[in-house]
Amino acid sequence: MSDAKNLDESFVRYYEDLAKEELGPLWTNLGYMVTREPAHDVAPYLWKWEVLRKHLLKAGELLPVGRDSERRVIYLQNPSLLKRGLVGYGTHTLYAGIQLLLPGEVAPSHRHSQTAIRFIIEGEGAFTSVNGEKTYMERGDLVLTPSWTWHDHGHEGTERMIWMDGLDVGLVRNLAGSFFEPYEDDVYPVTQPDNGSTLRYAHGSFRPVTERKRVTTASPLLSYKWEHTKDSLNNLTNLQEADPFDGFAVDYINPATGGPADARIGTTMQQLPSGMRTKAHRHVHSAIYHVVNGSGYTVINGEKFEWSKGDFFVLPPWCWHEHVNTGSQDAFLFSINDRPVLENLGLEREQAYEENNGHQEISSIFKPGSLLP
Ligand code: 1HN
Repeated sequence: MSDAKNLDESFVRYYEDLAKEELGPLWTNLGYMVTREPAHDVAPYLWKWEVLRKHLLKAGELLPVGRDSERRVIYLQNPSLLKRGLVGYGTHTLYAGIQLLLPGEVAPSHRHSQTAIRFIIEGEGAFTSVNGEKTYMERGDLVLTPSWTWHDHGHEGTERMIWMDGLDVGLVRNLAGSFFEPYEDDVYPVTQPDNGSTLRYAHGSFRPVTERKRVTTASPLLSYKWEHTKDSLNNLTNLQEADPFDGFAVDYINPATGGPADARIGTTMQQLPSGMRTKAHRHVHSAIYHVVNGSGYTVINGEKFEWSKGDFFVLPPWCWHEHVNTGSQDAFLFSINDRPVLENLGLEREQAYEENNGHQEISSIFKPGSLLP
């Protein structure tokens, strides 16, 4: 036997001995633990609105909302993460679902350590009550439910309401930080004026002096009205050049800090004028997009994801992506992301796609369901 063989055999035996003691040699596995670039199991995916809506309306016929069901929600399950047993994951950090509330219904009060955002898709007349303050919801509004606040939803209107929920489910689970508590009654007592936070803070310029000593880091503004978002974006299109990667885009902010509206879930609205084609870039943060209006496609690592109004799609971490508006109207894309967390931890990076004038070659076209076995 050669010396090399002897060496191999003694190493093999040594590795087995280590494994028996639940130990490992870093020199063989360093590359697994510390990758040159972000490693993850998140694949891009897209859900069509007709499909989502059809199934949500069916749940409206089948399932009453109350303490047994808590919420009538269909969530987006990324198939690449379900393979890892990760239920309810859109990305490794973010969850998104669509919720249906019918006139007269009450989704009972509870609180959890996950932070939540709602983006209103259809209807009016329903409210979210957060720690005793009702905020009425209308299409295009962003409504916050900060971590560990009591919240219930009620519906005083006449038409069904559908909204998107976004939560940091994967993030909180990985950090083992999940707590949940139902409230003792269905509804938390109302103690504040309706829409109080929007009325006080919607312009973001003033704060009542009585709130100078406010200690919470959560945004004092709970609802960002579509009217304001749209005006702000429309002004941008008249005032400045588009961002090469995002078009005309705004982050929703906490007016008390200037930071993200929610400390853990970033929220962005972008407007892509008809015909706009952005340049490709990639960043560490992942995102889940919802198409508010318009039609077009996003190329993610060479795969074309065609979208139209209502669709949702997942942008995994560190993937080249660029957006194209192929429709005749301006497109509006709302998205949630984990950028605030990455930035706080010093982990965010961004890189522009340099080749081919910033545009990827399209090598395939995504079809929903094509990742299923
Ligand atoms: C939740 O509490 C709501 O309050 C919606 O409407 C979706 C998804 C996971 C965990 C809690 C809500 C949720 C959720």
